[in-house]
Amino acid sequence: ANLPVPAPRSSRPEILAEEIIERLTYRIGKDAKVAKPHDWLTATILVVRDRVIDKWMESTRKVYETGAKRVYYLSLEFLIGRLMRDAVSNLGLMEEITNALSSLGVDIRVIAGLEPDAALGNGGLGRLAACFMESMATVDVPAYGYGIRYVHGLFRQQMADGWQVELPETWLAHGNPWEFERQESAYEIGFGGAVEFVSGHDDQPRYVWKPAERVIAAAFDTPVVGWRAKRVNTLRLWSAQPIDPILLDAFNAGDHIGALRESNKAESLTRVLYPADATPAGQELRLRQEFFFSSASLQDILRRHLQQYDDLTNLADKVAIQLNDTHPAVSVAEMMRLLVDVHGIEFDAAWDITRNTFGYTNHTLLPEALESWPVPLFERLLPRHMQIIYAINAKILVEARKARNFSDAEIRSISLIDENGDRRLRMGNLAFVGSHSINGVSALHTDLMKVTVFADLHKLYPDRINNKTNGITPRRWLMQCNPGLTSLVREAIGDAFLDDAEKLKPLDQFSRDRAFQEKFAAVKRANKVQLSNLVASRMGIKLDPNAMFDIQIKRIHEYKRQLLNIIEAIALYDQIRSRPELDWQPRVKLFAGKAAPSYHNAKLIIKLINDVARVINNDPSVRGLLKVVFVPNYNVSLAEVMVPAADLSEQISTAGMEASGTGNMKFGLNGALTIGTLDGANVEMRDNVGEDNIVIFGLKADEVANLRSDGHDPRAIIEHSRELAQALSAIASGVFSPDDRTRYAGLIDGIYAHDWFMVAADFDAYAAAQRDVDTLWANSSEWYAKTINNTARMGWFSSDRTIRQYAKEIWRAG
Ligand code: DL6
Repeated sequence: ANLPVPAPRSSRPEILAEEIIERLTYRIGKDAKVAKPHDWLTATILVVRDRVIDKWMESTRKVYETGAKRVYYLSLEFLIGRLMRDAVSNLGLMEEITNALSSLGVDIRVIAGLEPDAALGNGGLGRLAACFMESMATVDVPAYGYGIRYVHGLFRQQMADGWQVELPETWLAHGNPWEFERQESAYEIGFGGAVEFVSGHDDQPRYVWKPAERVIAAAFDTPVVGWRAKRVNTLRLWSAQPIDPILLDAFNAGDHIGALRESNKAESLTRVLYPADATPAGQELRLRQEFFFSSASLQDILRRHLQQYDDLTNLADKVAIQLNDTHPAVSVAEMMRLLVDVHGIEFDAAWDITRNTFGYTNHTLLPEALESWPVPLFERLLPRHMQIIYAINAKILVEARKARNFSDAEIRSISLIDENGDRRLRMGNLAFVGSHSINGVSALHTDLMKVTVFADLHKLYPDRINNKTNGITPRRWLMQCNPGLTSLVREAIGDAFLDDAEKLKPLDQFSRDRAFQEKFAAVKRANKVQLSNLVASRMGIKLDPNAMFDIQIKRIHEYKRQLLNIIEAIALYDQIRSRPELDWQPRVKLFAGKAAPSYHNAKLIIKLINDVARVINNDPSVRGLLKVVFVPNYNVSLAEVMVPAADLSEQISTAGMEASGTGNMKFGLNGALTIGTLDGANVEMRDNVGEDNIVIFGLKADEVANLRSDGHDPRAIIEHSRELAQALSAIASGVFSPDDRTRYAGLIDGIYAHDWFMVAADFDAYAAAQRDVDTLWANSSEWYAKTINNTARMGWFSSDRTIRQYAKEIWRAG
């Protein structure tokens, strides 16, 4: 039937204001006179959401009508942050909403600041997924993100005497006005039980899985609006619910706790995000989460496909599924089960469909981060999937034996089962063999993938590995977080860059224009004042916005080398005191980031930064030339304040260990100079901004690998470097920890003993590079010429470019 479609909503401020009052009254049940800021926020979101919905319906209808291919992005993490500013700005309603609210006596900045961060991710991988969602809508790719609706996202970090303390995060406490619960889109997810043979003969036996436990996956949808609202896509997050909300018999018999046991167990499945970054959480619950969201997503995908096409043989023509890391890799086996056992497709045909449908993105080479599950655990939880995986493995190994003369060692490394020690299922290998495309996230990372983790699989399937260098959305990471710079750039080169970040290039011609440099510096200073105000109000620490703001924000990890940074700060502190007559450039060293709760050394590094900060910040002989600050509870919203305020961006990972990095891109785009190693996307940043506009130091990836394999002598290096030796001995002897002099002994011993992360090996080069940075800073016109060049030349790192490449080269969609 031709049902009527509602007329699009008005964007006139007076209508918006009326609607906000209407929502406040009828949806929230509050009189405007007594409404609290949170009520205003919710009412405003509901009004904005209506505008998004108009476009959402239009986008969904279009895909049905055109039969366009749909892209599904499966990710256990979406690190979204706040959504209101994003949606309002992408709808082009910022001025109208601001005016509507101000006509009601409400300041948009106040209520926007109340929106909780949706922190459904740990770090780069989750934030990338959020940038991709926005870019897929922007470049008009019909896409769905699938993930988990964790009740508690990444923990809230507090400092207790300089130590990280983890507190639960409660982003849903005031409800979530963005989401729509879809009870009609619910699926049963099984665990455990047994496999039964049902029928068939030898070459086509039929099995059915009879799970012992079942839970319901219920869908919650959030619309994701692209730039200029060209398209609105859906982020569908699954929440686990019990089949029976309460066991009434048990309850009536007086067992009130037991009556809710099943219900609690089901709900606990999606209660918390695993706070592990780059280390697989070995708990059974994590595997359950992975299967739960993979199975729900695939059932949903197949249902939607069948509803439109009534045929699964064309699945790969109409559907592309991207696995964000190995967390959803069990999808390969689940897709096979659904195709073979549920839809009766023959095994080999199902395998072709599966492989042609899936793509897999690898985000790390760290051996400890390569997911694998003990075979007995996997088999107990997913017995039918284990059978299917054995069948796939047999197929692959036969293929390998036929393809070329692989050695036994090569065959062992291709196998889906790791037979060294206790048998484990390798999720990376499963994702690889089940996908037609395997991509890395920067050129260097992709090259390394081919010779390290996937060397033998790459020999077997040489056409599958490809590179898709990461990107960031310029809407959130320039236009929204840095309105001052955005206006300045628009004044200088017009608006073309708003639709295509690569059109920032003409800004180059202003890099040596003194008047422009001054305006650029004024914007930066205003951003630094804003950050200083935040630090003053949260921490009671006063910062000098004229000092260089030198910032390292990211997860705390030994390979990211916050330790190198803080050791260099100590060395600088020593020098400022011993040579006070020199022309030291005032610096504020800012750090922020969370450590995985079980990562002892990372937590110790946070404590060390805080200990060093206390000593340096209270030493009058430093004369304000150096300050060290660890800003607690790093999240997307804090990054939106810190990134635009940075003069210097620290991207100093041990070469070969950071797959890409995306913080590096955010800083460069916002006019910070990068000090970094040739690691991850830093390499391509150097190529884009030019080597004169970035400060590169240290060992390269191959040199790190050689030093590790040939063995290096950190002790000799330390003895050779007076500054380093002094700094290390100060830490080791308890100068910064008089209450516990041996607190850092283990950390420092590690540098002396093996220096796995090349802190000693890179120290002198890093310190020298920092002094070069000082020299540059002293020459402000040189400094701003370089930082303006950075903003002008970072457009290639827009996630719109990345998504266009995925769409064209992997998904063949859009
Ligand atoms: O690709 C996004 C992001 C990269 O920019 C970082 O370099 C990389 O460390 C991160 N990887 C992870 C790995 N976690 N797991 N598994 O977060 O991905």
